[in-house]
Amino acid sequence: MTETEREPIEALCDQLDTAFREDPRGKAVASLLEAYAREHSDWEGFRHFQEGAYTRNLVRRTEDYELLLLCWGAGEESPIHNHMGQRCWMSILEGEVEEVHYKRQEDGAGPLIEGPTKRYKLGQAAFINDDIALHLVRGADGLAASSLHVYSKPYDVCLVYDLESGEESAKTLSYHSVEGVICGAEGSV
Ligand code: 2CO
Ligand code: FE2
Repeated sequence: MTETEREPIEALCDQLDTAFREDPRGKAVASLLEAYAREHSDWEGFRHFQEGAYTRNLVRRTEDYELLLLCWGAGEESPIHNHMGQRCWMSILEGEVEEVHYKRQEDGAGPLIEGPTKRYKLGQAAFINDDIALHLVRGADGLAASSLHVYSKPYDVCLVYDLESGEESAKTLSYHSVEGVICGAEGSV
């Protein structure tokens, strides 16, 4: 296959490889995700919805990052969670996505403090890390949506938080599909 025949999502992976090699903080990542989301639709090969929980579909995983397609069915949302000290970028592929920020109380105990709710449209990119906030993500207005996520570096466990008590617990993350093939996992945090 020549370079011009490569699928755009494979080209995006190549660009991400280069971006993290040149800058481990990933300063080019948001604009790469935005450009891909606006211009291409070959991500549909990684798009899988399931009843009852959003799905995490792995496109590519390296030592530096993982690229996932997340599918938010109508009414589905993530728990409130952190990102284990890693960087997280998201761009919107279809529908609109809503993100609610939360902070812990200063002493870490008691109810979480709700921050702003943000809304992202097709092609827009968002960034979060643990210094910015914890968050909850869902399709906006209770409707379905799909989004493309980069985590750097990859991680397999995150912390989830109870809104009322502020208590945290570890949650193992799993993939619903890997490189387009369903792997039968539950697929959500
Ligand atoms: N971080 C969540 C996950 O990987 C999705 S919310 O966007 O960061 O399942
Ligand atoms: Fe997240």
